[in-house]
Amino acid sequence: MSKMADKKNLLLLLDRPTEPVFMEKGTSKSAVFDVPDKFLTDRYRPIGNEVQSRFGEKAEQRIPVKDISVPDLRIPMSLGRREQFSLFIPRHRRIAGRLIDIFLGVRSLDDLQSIAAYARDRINAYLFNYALSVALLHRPDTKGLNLPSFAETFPEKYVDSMVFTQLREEATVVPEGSRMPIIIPKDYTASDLDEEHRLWYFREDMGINLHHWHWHLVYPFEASDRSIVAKDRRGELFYYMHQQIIGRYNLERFSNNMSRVKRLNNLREPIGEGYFPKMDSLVSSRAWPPRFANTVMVDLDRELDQIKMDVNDLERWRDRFYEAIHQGFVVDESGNRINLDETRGIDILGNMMESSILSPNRQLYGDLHNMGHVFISYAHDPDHRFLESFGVIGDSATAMRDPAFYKWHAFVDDVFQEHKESLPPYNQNQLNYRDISITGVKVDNEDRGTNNLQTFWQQSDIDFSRGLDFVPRGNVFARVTHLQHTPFSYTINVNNAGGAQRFGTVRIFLGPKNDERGQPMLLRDQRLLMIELDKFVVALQPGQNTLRRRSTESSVTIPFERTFRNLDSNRPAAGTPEELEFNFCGCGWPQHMLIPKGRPEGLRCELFVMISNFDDDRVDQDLVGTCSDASSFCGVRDRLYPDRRPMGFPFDRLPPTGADRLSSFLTPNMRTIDVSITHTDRTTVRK
Ligand code: CUO
Repeated sequence: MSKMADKKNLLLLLDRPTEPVFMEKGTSKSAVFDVPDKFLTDRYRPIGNEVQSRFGEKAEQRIPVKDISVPDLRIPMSLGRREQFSLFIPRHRRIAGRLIDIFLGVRSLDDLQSIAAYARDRINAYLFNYALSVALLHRPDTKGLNLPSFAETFPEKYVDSMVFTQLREEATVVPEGSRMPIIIPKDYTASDLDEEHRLWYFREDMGINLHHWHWHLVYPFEASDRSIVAKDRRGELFYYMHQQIIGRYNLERFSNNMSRVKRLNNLREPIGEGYFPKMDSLVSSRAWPPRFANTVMVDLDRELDQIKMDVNDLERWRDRFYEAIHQGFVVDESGNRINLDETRGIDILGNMMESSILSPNRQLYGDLHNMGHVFISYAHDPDHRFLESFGVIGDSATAMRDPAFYKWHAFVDDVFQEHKESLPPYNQNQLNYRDISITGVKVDNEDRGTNNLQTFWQQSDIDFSRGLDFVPRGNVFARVTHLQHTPFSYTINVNNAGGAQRFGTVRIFLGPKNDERGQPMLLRDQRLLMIELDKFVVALQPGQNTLRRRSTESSVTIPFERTFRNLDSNRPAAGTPEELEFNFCGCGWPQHMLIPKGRPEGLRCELFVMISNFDDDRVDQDLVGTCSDASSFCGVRDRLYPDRRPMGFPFDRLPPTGADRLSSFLTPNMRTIDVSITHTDRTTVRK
């Protein structure tokens, strides 16, 4: 058996998580793992021969699993097999860290396969998937692997639970090949009586939620191998990626005639927005609990999760953040001061806020961001008297469905902005690029001409068979409705008045023209709503240059196929350059959500283009063969963040004195144009 084949078999262990290891895995070709009898759980060991041969005989491939002495799994097994699992809960996080260590510590792939096959049916299904995924992403010998989409493995976290009985019926009654996709209703979580429900297409978008889950998979916050956590500028990226989410969310709110989201800074105040997820966990067979409108966060005392914590703790941590920011330094565990300076400050604050093992002082600054998720997610059962688990905001795969997520992260961002506002505004030297001027910008979309972007609805089919334990196998599809836009391209005219070729970084942002009252905005407020659309490096010849760039090339997005990638179809041959391209890139904002929805009559926006001096941007490293097409939000695996400027530059700081409006901020290497985003209420079906 070739080495590559071994590696890929590891992925099959992620399939159909609720079925035992000896049952058929895979979609296009059925495979079973031949495990030593002692690997079987107590229920199946007595009938080991029978079950193994029953499923083995039918399978097209039998994967031998080596008998080895298995490691001590007591800690990973201390979380119940069918309980919910959350990275935000400290106990779960520690347990996951232990299992990641085990999977990373195994020397050979054969041994990893044995340990994973042994662990699979004994430990929590979500925990197993998370820890094995992190290990596969970070082990040098498994790097080329494409993890199956999390939505295929755990579809329950992404769609209305009603769809599953219909999928089961379709799979049972109709042979593969003639099956029809099951249509998931467009908006099923609330009615129009709930104003927040206007944003269902953003909060409940599968691609957005997959991106968010994936981001936290790429950036785990706990493992004893520090290098897995200590990635370049990860604290800053935590700040920036989530800041951009809030900016994007607010643009969607403007699209729906709503005002900006209100931050949750008074932790005693009722949370006005309720949320009823209408989802069930297929693993625990329990419904995700709802949160009623006007629920109040209260002290937690949940023995099961080993959480005993007061709202007061959160408030104390919050106050210490502000104190540190206003004093300009944090205090580490040995009592040393670390300055929150221009270069490192935001990264340190990000690590403290998240908080990862990189936090300089978890004792003093606590676990503010994660515990905020936990407090909100348990507000319906703070002392576990009803034996309920956490709400959707407690799980990074589902958190973005809940309106409270945005209130919490608007607060988190507000803390970061307090620091950013303490830094000196950029000076002309940093903003300008001598000899370089932008003389024209336009945006052409394929349908409706110039400077007018267009959105509509689209239906796409997702294969859910990998996560469903139905007996008749084969593909079963669910048809989801999501926002889509007409592809467009930018044309940028640049004059290089210097005598030689120059390099620059093109930075494209989109922001609203007016605020929620229809009034022009101050740049100090507008800058927080400037969403990054793209960033790329260009060579500029002396004289006039015309730059063209397509919307699909964006540095924040990944293509639709990669968001919903199906491992078996369209996969280029192993070892080809195309396969490198296809390489695992599940992290990235979904291309179909690149621009906000807009309004039927058009949402007026400003498109901002800047070309910065590449001498101040460049990071010397080799990006060949890396997955870097969503680097703005996800970084580049095993590499430095590919832009030396602070993330969000030039809008991450207050504008200089005198630049109250965007128009007075501009230097010759910047330019803005007015664009309008028009939404049409029509639905197309993806081919
Ligand atoms: Cu991504 Cu709060 O960090 O969810």
